[in-house]
Amino acid sequence: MMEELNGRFGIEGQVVFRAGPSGVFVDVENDGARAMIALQGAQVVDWVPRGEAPVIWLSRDAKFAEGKSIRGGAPVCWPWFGPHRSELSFPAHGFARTVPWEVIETRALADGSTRLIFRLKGTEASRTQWPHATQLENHITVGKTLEVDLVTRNFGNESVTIGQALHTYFSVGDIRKVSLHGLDGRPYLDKVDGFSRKIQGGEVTFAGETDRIYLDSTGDCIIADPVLGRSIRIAKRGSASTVVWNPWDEKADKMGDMGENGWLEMLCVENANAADDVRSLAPGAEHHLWVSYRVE
Ligand code: TA6
Repeated sequence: MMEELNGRFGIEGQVVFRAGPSGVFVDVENDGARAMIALQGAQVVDWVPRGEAPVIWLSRDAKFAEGKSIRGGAPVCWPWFGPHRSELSFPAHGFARTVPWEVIETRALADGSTRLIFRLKGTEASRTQWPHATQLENHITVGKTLEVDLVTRNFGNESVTIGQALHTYFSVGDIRKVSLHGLDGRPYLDKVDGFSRKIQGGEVTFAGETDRIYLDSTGDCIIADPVLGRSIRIAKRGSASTVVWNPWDEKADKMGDMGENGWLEMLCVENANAADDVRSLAPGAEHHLWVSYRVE
């Protein structure tokens, strides 16, 4: 399988497919950055711009197993965000991150970055949970900037409603010293306080479990990290909701795969179509949830 994948999609010195603990992994390297992508879930699990410390956080205790979500990286939540609205037996955050995907294309771009396109294949179970003629692709561009473009197409003859998020875990030096800019004045649903609706005043700082869905949020966010001495700019299109999450110590301990004090070194800023920002796709329509990450 690796031989066939490398024969068809490998790029000398830039893209290599290899067997990993939960299936196929792709190692990407170019002048701008290196990255690692798990084919299961088309999930970026590592991204290191040239000359920078790793930007994407991966738990030291991440479990790599077929059909299981990986704690860290940039998980694709689709075709719903959070618990399914009616079927509690369905997987939280949808099935996209735990089912097989296939490689559609790899390309070395003129600017030195590398583009990889993956398409969700799914399973019998996922097709039962989601009996709609939709297609999901993940277009990942690795360079000094990381771009991820989740493309949903509706090939059916009825409208479908999509909830989704790029549930990205960012590496930070110490969450207690981080501030998140770009959400000032935005309303948010505070999951830690019964989903009560509040308004953000100034930048977001962290002193305990934080789990919020910011609404009407379309601008860039910036993670300011004084410990690592850097800022991470998060830009997006096709999303008006932003999820901000850190489990803090107690919840992290209960989760079992966050690693010793892992919660101190991560922050999820998730560009989403969640809550009242879910998207309805008419027959033949296409929706892009696009993000870019860059260290400043
Ligand atoms: O995006 C925040 C959140 O919905 C949290 O409530 C927490 O459940 C987190 O996602 C992790 O979910 P997971 O299913 O990956 O354990």
